[in-house]
Amino acid sequence: SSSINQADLESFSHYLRYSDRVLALCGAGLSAASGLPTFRGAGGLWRSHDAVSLATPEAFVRDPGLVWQFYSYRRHMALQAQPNPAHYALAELARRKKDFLTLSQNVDGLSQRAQHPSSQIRLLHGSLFDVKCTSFYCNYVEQNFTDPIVPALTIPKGVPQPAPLGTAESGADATDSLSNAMEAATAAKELDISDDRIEIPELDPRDLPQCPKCSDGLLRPGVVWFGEMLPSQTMNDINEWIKSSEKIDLILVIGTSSKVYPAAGYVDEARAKGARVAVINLDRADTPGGMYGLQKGDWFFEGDAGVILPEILK
Ligand code: BJW
Repeated sequence: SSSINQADLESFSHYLRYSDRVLALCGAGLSAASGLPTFRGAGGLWRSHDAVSLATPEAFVRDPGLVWQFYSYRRHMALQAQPNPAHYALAELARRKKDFLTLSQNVDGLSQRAQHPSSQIRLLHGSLFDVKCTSFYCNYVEQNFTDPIVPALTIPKGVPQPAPLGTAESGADATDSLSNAMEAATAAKELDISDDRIEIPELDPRDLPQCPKCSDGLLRPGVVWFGEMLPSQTMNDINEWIKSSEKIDLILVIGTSSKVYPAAGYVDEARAKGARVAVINLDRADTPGGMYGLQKGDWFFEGDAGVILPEILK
């Protein structure tokens, strides 16, 4: 549960109302209330398999079957999940503010499904539902929502599912379905596909998704792994937006541990243009630049983004 400091709420609301140029940097905590586990911290997805054993190009070359099973599970979870009130609140803010841009590190597609205007969102780390060819000579990319993407990638039995959030927008039930989803997230954290107790079969690479264009390449998830460049068009768009004015009024930092670059660096870029920073996070230690990263004039709203964002963005 989250209790918002009234004075903070008032000063923030006032400042937001008069802010023209606003950025939002989002991370996995935005989707936590939808029942999707985060990466780091207690119960994060990377508890038993660490990040570099799954989210790097080297890991894919070494064991494409293992990496595909991880992403097949994540695709399945994301498709089962529903956007939560935080996704809707952010989408609504985007519609209200013309000079507003969301920089999302999330690959789950939930903001898009909450009707966030697509011209006002940039996906820093790609999407689980873009699939692309790994062959150096091939440029094949497709959008693919098939679950499982190939029969060999069917989710093993015993793996928990996110609870559907139901009609989160519809008043009375919202708090209930939200707490159900939070419970499901906790359950999912107790046992996920990266858990040692789940047996991960070895797969024949021939049973993994194949490129239909060049027919000699494996397909891979269209996400950005460690050591890879972020999509250059996306980076250019963001730099253009930042450069297009002398100042930025505000950056919202929502549900991210702010440990991954270049994403986390946008907070400093915004500050350099005068932006005040509002952090929304369950954990006060996870502020940009660490616990002491908060400066005078910043806000820290502690708690579940699914509860806090609808409240502070009203
Ligand atoms: C809640 C909540 C609730 C929970 N409500 N809150 C500078 C210094 C050092 C290293 C580097 C550097 N610049 C670049 C690097 C290398 C590297 C990097 O950053 N390493 C760091 C670990 C130091 N970066 C890269 O490699 C990037 N590429 C690049 O820089 O290219 C140029 C280059 C190439 C080669 C060498 C050098 C430079 C690419 C980074 C790609 C990251 N990709 C991933 C995987 C995507 C695919 C997938 O989904 O599997 O993206 S990593 C993973 O972390 C994922 C996330 O988007 C990203 C960020 O995580 P996020 O979203 O913050 O989640 P968590 O779990 O960390 O945090 C959740 C937060 O929510 C917590 O704070 C909770 O408290 C909170 N929370 N419930 C509110 N209900």
